[in-house]
Amino acid sequence: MEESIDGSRRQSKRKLTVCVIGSGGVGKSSLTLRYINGHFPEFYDPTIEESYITQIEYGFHFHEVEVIDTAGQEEFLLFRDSSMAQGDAFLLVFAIDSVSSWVHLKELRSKIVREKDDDVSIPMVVVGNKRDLEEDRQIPLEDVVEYCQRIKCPLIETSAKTSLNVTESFRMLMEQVEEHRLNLFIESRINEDNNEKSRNKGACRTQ
Ligand SMILES: Nc1nc2c(ncn2[C@@H]2O[C@H](COP(=O)(O)OP(=O)(O)O)[C@@H](O)[C@H]2O)c(=O)[nH]1
Ligand SMILES: [Mg+2]
Repeated sequence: MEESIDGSRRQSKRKLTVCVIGSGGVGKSSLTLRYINGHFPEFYDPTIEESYITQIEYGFHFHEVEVIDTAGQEEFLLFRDSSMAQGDAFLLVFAIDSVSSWVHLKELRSKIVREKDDDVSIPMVVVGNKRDLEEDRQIPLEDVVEYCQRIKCPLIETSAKTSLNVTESFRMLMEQVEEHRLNLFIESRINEDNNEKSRNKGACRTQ
């Protein structure tokens, strides 16, 4: 995550890449397009991976966010060659009417954590899409809640079709991003302090 200064607004602007991932057909493109331009697309080619640049104001900062709407090519690529490798933060999407998409989401999450040096704190939000199809629900909400509590990841149910919670899902992800940054900052300060202490100790010994 780079940081640059937006002189005109005298506020720092942070760069961030968000990957929208999940099985084909869960609504990744629909959610992304609903968020980016406010429309629910009638048809979106499932094989197209597209990225969009948008600006999100969160926590006193403007974030220049690249949203990558993935299209499943990741499955066939080495992680480092896939767009997931570029992701600073992830929307993990499944559809509440699809068991296979739920199973796949858990596999994807494990893969990301593994590939990102076992970093379990990497910013993620689990998104249960197609909430408008409640009568076709296949994944009990309790199962999803239990999983999300276990991996300490926030959960939100959305509908790209009705627009339910779409903006909220991105806002929740930004919250995770900020928390992650803060934790890294605190960690680096603690390390600096410890280094300083051990340097001082060393200095004392030689005197
Ligand atoms: N009912 C309903 N259908 C949706 C929703 N989101 C996407 N769809 C439909 O699900 C299909 C796959 O959507 P798409 O965004 O292309 O999925 P992707 O392959 O994950 O990018 C399309 O027919 C969409 O219209 C939703 O929230 N509710
Ligand atoms: Mg798509």
